[in-house]
Amino acid sequence: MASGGKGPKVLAIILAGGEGKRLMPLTADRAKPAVPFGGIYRLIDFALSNVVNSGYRQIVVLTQYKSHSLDRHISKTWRLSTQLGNYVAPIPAQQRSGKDWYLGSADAIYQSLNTIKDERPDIVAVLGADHVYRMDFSQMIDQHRETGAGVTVAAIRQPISYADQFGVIEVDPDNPVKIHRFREKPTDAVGLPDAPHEVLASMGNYVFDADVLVDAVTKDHDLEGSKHDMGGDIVPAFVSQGGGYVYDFKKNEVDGATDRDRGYWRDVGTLESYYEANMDLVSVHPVFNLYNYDWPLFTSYGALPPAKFVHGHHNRFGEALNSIVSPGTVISGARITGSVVGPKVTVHSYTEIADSVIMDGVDIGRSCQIRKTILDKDVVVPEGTSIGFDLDHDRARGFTVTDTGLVVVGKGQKVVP
Ligand code: ADQ
Repeated sequence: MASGGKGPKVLAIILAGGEGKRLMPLTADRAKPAVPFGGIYRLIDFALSNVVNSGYRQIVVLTQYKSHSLDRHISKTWRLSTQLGNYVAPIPAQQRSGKDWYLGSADAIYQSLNTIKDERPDIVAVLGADHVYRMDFSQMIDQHRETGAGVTVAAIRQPISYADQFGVIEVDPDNPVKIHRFREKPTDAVGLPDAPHEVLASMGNYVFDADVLVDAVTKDHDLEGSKHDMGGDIVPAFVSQGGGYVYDFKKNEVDGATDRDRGYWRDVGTLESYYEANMDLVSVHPVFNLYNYDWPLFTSYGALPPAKFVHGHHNRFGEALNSIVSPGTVISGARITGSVVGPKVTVHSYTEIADSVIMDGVDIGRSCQIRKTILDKDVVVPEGTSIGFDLDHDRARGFTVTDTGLVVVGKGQKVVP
């Protein structure tokens, strides 16, 4: 693997322009890849950590929609040593050639073709930025080169009920790495022969030979009727010419992964799946293990002191169980269970928080009850407030309440008891 000498020269292009409508209100003023996750991370940290841990150090990040906090996070966190030719370069839409903003993800790549031409890589890995996962891309690139594919698409099995959210792959029965049919978000998907309730879904990660990708997006640019979308246009075009191959993610694994988090991949496209992925971190035996030092997840959260737990009054101790608590946070005489708590959070006495996601800088007053709730950055919860118990009251206060009763309070939203 790796960029140095022996292996192929790899350029990673991270698609980070997604709007993330289904994650509202968390995406009200930030791009989806900038949504905080797991206390100290942003979603994009997972794709970027995977690229770096796979040994690749030339990375461009294509941004467009509300990219301010994403750009700031990338420039703060992802400074690789440029003397060695390493970089993570955010490229905002308006700085690219031509007048048009991106139409679709393939157009985003077309607009930045000069980067590929300057860098002259052998291989380009085109990666989504809004999933939580651990993946060694060097294995996928090895397979790509062995098969001589036009494009290799990473895939994982998903419940058939989600088929309309994914690119769905049908493989050639005689050659299971070859894609026979690829349909973007079909509403009439058929289950797998050995698992009728599952489909093989594209993970939105693709590997190409560089010249093949340049050729494909250039042709697509001039194609009448194309939406210029990787999943909707580019991949199906390769498949119809017999050049589409699949990399089965679950059959491969990261060295050093534990049994539990081997092959971990979570789409966090909806509030529920985002919440569930956070909850995956805080169970006693986490489904996704952050403590795998062979595969570090890089991020940054500033120069913060350690988290602190102090008692309040009448022997009420500040405590957190089955939870993640980030630096700079002070829990004083409050009880937290099954929750993900971000940096610089303050929780005051007699408050109880259960099964919740609390983001940076949230301040929670005394005697509050909070359950199954996501509090976005800097939300202030006044003394004596309940959230997550009376869902009609939560809706009436302007909070988002999902079908499963998850409550979300957006950034800047005012909370009254
Ligand atoms: P979606 O996620 O629905 O499906 P899309 O909205 O194009 O597809 O987003 C893919 C990635 O590209 C995301 O990381 C997004 O942030 C980014 N993106 C989208 N438009 C962009 C643009 N114009 N500029 C820069 N970045 C952009 C895709 C595939 C499916 C696959 C799922 C897996 O199309 O086939 O199953 O991902 O989640």
